[in-house]
Amino acid sequence: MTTLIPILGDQLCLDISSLEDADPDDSIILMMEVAEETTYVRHHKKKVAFILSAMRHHAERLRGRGWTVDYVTLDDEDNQRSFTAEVARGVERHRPDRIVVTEAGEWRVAAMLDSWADRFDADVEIRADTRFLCSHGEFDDWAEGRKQLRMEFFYREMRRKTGLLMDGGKPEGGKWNYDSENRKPAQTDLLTPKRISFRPDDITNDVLDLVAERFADHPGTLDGFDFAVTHEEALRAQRRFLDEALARFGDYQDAMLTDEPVLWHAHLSAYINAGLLDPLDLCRKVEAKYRDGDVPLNAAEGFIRQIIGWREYVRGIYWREGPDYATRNFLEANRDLPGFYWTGDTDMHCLAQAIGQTLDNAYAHHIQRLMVTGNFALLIGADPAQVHQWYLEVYADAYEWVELPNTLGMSQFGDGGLLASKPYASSGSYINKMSDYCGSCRYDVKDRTGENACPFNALYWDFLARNHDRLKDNRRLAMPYRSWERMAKEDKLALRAKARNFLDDLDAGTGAA
Ligand code: FAD
Ligand code: DLZ
Ligand code: SF4
Repeated sequence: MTTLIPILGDQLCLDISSLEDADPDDSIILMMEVAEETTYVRHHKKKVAFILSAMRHHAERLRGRGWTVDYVTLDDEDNQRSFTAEVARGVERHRPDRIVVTEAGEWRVAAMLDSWADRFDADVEIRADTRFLCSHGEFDDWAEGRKQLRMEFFYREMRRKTGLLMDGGKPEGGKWNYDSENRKPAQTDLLTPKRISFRPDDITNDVLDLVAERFADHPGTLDGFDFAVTHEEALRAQRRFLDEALARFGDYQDAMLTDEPVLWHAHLSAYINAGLLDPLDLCRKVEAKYRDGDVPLNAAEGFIRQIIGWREYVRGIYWREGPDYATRNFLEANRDLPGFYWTGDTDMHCLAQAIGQTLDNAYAHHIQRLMVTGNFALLIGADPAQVHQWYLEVYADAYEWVELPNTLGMSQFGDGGLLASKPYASSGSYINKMSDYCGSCRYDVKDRTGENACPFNALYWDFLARNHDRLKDNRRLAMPYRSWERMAKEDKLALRAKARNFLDDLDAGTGAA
């Protein structure tokens, strides 16, 4: 009895569910580099290089453990370019009785896997992805019958389920959430933790050549590629985070500093999502750091919440809402995303920093994604489908299950408040409070309507005014709407005219933006 086990590019761990009860003597693992996956969007060059190199290293690791791995490279002359066509070739080569595969991470690929049972003369078993704490069924049970879905309540369930930071039946320290102690702006004179770099080996260098040749028209640069591409390297990156950055993760979670792309963030999402790191194991290590007295509770709790709270919650929403979630557009926004999202060429310093770092590193931290690039796209009324595609392309950690709810739901309010309780819209003052960007910007963050006024200011009020009918009943927007109503008529008109001019310039591709 032969079993064929396809392992996809984001399933790179030894304990993936498809291998659970498999026997190396009668199993063949199939790994496929295929054009459909590398080009369904124009992924950042570093993202493609990371995934292909990590796949090739994982194949070596599996072989080292006694598995037979049939690995199809992108430049294989016979490569049929898609998962299904390559599995068909694999079936021809190995004549398996069974195909066992772990479920895919997005609707597009899930539909492919679902078609295999009819297509192939073999039993097909699709297994749940046990790297996640919360199964689809459990999430649906939790969500069923609730008027509103809120991450905070879901997160408490996950704390109880895992026992992480629990003190008997109660949360450690008496509170579930210590965010009120977080969100401090960072100072430029603070010593930020050093990033960790990994030198490309021969396997990675081959991949870098392949990507440079085939994906020259994809965004971003390959220069300075220093990603971890093996499980061992990812563990070293994890150790660096635990020892050097975690202690201040909570305090500076929302801070932004010029030319500091990582700050106290983990910089681990690409590794977690591809399977190189185990999210629950990471959380247990974070808890141990707290219990050993090495890091404060606000840091440990804040970090664990991102993983067992937000990460699991957005996945639950993605699968619960179905494939048409990607088409929602509650605010009926339809402006094209400005061209500078692909170049970073803008006078707005905050955007130039966030986009420039994204194109350089295939990474930006959460608050840059949410309050700079996301906020700007929201304020200008960018088409959420285009915004979604941009985020899916440019980040090394982007797979639809996690990127789409964060972008369309959290950042663009495209689902009308299903995921987030209010739109993350803000004027320049938020960016000024949390960063040092405004000090070296050609715009004046304190000015709203003058020639050099920060564009975020007029855009913010214009956003509220434009969407009044859709958003007026949102209780979390009651304050800003009250301020808008109290504003003098001429101020309102001036703000809206300023925004109109800016948007006209943006559409025409002229102006200082
Ligand atoms: P840290 O800030 O150090 O956080 C630690 C870990 O928590 C992350 O590695 C990640 O695994 C998890 N995490 C934190 N916030 C979230 C969140 N909101 N959703 C899911 N997991 C979270 N994350 C992705 O993994 N892939 C994406 O494609 C992605 N797209 C995003 C798009 C937008 C518009 C926004 C606002 C957020 C997006 N995020 C995405 C969430 C978050 O920004 C990244 O997980 C984080 O920036 C990764 O960097 P880090 O490892 O340094 O994370
Ligand atoms: C993102 C990606 C890329 C760029 N290339 C491949 C590939 O060639 N082969 C592969 O197995 N996976 C790749 N991936 C990741 C897949 O797109 C991912 O596994 C699916 O989105 C399913 O979640
Ligand atoms: Fe961004 Fe406005 Fe600050 Fe310039 S002044 S960095 S545009 S928020």
